[in-house]
Amino acid sequence: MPNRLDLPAGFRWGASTAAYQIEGAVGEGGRGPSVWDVFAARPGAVRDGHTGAVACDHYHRYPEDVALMRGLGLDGYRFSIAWPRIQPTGAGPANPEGLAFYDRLVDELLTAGITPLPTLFHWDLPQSLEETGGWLNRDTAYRFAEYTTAVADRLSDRVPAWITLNEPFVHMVYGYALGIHAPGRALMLDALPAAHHQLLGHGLAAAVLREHGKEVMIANNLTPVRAATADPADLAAADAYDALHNRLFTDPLLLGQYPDLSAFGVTEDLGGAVRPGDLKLIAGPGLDGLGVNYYNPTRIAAPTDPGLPFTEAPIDGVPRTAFGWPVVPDGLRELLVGLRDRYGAALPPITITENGCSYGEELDDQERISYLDGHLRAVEAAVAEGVDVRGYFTWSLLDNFEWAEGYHQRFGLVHVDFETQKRTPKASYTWYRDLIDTHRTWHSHGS
Ligand code: GBH
Repeated sequence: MPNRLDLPAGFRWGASTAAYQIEGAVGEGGRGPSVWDVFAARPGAVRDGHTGAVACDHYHRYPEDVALMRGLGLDGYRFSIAWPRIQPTGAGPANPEGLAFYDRLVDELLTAGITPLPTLFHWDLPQSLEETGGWLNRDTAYRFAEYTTAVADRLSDRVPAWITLNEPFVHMVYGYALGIHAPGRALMLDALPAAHHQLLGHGLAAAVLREHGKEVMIANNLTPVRAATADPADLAAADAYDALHNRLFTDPLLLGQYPDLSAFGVTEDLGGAVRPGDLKLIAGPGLDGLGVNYYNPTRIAAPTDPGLPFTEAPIDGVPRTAFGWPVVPDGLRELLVGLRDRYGAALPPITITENGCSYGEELDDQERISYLDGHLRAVEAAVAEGVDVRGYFTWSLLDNFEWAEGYHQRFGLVHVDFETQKRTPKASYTWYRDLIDTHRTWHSHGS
């Protein structure tokens, strides 16, 4: 039995997934191709040539998956909506079959007593929009707002809060700067307009959601940045990295301005992408909640070659997940307290929208339990220090298609056999269920 966590009564427990990682059925229901279908088909792009064509077949098996969520006792479920199911070519009238799928999913969730928390964009851009420049093209932000209107018109009567974008940093860096994710472009710093246009898309979509009377969130992957040593060169490098990874995606939303990126030789208008009025649109009247995806901290040293103003340094002496990522639970407390200290009254309530780890195929996943327990203790510590954290959504409900790693990294509380599609709850599933139950029971006794 897990020990009780000292978290508020209304604290929301959830799990997260994303469309391309679980749905499969890529040619069904009138769905158009996304950049991930095209990228995954490129030889060498994804480990062992895996693709999301079938994934967890969630498109057909969603009732079984919602039953698994109900078994956990989740308050909320974070999933993403596949834009190419709604607009197969990224423009034009909504595809009724696409809307109908999410309509069924939302109803299934509500019947199970679970609040849907959809993400509008989790990296699966309609391929047609990539052909006109993807997020490097300012027009994509306006297309995103149109798509948001179609989805909100249909679902907002049953969906109270929405996440616009998932991890615009990762999408820009992996997708446009390094080319290790779709759309596979390796533009280095010339990828920066993709950051601005995603944020502009956020602002335009947020306005649509507010017209529908809905709460607006974003899910940013944030990392506490530690300098490798106290040497001024390492400190300056860490500050530059923090500006690029964290502040570039939170300052415009919460402070209405971009951070200083002069260490990268980048001008305030991000290479000409920022137009007058954009920052007002991006900040809008403010976020109703900040989604934080946390996996690990980052250690940064002075650059070893002249291309970039930093270099990544290893974090030694800590355990690692199967992915090789360092396990540092206190980094989450450090991150949350750091956000409160930086943004103060401008910081909206926080929800942890992703946190989890990849391990092997074992069903008795004690390492995952220990990872999750450690990170929840870190949330508890941050709350004790006065940070307003309202909920925790673990990544992920199911083992799924882990992007460039294909099916080789397993993040699920539920094991998926990708041959048979059989779902088997792991020990962490039972542990999480009991943790949620303990939390509820404690508070229902009026303490
Ligand atoms: C998220 O991205 C995604 O939203 C989700 O779709 C994905 O499945 C999930 O996480 C798991 O990957 O080399 O130690 O510095 C996470 C983005 C980028 C977080 C790389 C950790 C650095 C690891 N990640 N990052 S390290």
